[in-house]
Amino acid sequence: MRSWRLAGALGLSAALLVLSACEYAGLFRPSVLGQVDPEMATLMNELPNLDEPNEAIIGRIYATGGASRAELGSDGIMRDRIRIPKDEYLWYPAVIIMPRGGTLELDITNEDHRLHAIFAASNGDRQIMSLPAATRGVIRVQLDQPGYYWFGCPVENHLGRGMLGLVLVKGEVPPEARLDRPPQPQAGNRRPPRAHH
Ligand SMILES: [Cu+2]
Repeated sequence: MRSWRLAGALGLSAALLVLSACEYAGLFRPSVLGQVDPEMATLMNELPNLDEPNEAIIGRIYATGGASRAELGSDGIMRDRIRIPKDEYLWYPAVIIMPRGGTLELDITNEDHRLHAIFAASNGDRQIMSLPAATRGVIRVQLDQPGYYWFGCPVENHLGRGMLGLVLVKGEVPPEARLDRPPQPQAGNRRPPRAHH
């Protein structure tokens, strides 16, 4: 079962590599989606909602690990789990989707027989947590603004071998964070800032 899923994921990411951003639309057919695991289906469903450069980048770089939507707890904290599978140099899932800005708690299990670590953006700062072989740890990051924030493994060349992940924070800036901020320029070629009410 597991090797079948892995083969499917690898085949899909290879396919995404050679297709342009819009050509992979054919892969969204329900018959195809039914064959991939939930993390991959989540990523494929999320891609069309993104603007074009980000869609292409995320589809290309992060496709092997799939995506997951963090769950909002009753305490207001968003939570998700990530696995580091054995011998794959991969975060699984590699894309974490937050429904809005706030605190994200990641429960990470290192199933590998080597040391890994997570190095993650947190409101302009960074959080780091070491994950020795066969251990599990919880890290919290604060991401108040919608956008894309990377995380990676800083051990040796693990980042270059594929241990790159991304937190996608959705939604508008909450009103309480807007009060004393003038309209902010948006990164890249996204729509101009809206007038505040
Ligand atoms: Cu690593």
